[in-house]
Amino acid sequence: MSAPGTATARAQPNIALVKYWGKRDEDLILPVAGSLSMTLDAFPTTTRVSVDPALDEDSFELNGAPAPAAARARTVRFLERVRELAGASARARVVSANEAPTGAGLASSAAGFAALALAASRAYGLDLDAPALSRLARRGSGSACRSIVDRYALWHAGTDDASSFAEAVPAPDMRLVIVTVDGSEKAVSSREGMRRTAATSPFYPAWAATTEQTLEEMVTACAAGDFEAIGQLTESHALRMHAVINASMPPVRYLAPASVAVFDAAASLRAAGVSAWATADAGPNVCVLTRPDDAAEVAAAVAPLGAVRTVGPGSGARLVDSAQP
Ligand code: 2P0
Repeated sequence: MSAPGTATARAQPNIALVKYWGKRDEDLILPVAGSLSMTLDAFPTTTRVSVDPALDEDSFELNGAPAPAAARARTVRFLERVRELAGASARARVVSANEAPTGAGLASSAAGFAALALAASRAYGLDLDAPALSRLARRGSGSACRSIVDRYALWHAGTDDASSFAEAVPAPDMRLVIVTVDGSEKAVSSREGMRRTAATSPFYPAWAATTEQTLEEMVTACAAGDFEAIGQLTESHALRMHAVINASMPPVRYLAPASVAVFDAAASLRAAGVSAWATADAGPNVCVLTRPDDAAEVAAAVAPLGAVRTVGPGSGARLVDSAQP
């Protein structure tokens, strides 16, 4: 059992099949359109929050060392929101560890804020239901609202704080073969990249106008278990996101030649009758979506292109015994 004022939570990253790119409200983190993702069964972040009235300020330890200033500031802002909700003022000690390679495009901020939302809300005595927890996580990082949810999450864009949250949707069992072609930190953060796209890309209005339609088609395809449609929508939507990003000024390009090679490998696999569709986030690494039965063949085919890890759908944020690391 946790001591009073202490809670530990664990959450995993998610990979979007219909992507989130761009905000209609920067402060509330309301997206310009909804999105749909798979919560992964890998790369957990575990976070312990201990409320301590003796502290003068919040502390944040990440992977065994004091967190960098920017990460600490973002965490403190998030804790301020939790204190507001709880009517509390005591500061907290946050200790977090993650197994995701930071900056490699595995959206570790999603796992981080999902785990923090659950641990901090409990440590401050709040017992939020799943939609409320998803809304809280969203305030830390948009994509974090989806990592609250088990397996497949639909983030309703919403029009205000109350209506913008993620919930579970039915979808068939799938695998993502993650191909890490470059493990280094990305040059332009998602947050900055989104701002630049929204402010300067001439294709942004079309992206915003069409993503909700793609999302509806994806929800239908997932509910029907229509793998072909899920795959086509996934790859097409990822390429549309990179197209709208690539049209920004100053230019931003996240895909590298090695990333494009993985898209080509997915196309070759499809031509050979293997289920394989590529997607990529704000970085050079590519995920190949496939049926569970084809995952081993896909992984073998892309292995020469980068470090390969096959993942499936996993749990949303949950409490764990604080005695665990
Ligand atoms: C996604 N990404 O849907 C998209 C695809 C990256 C590319 O969600 O500013 O870190 O904290 O709300 O959540 C990354 O964006 O951005 C992201 P903020 P976040 O997964």
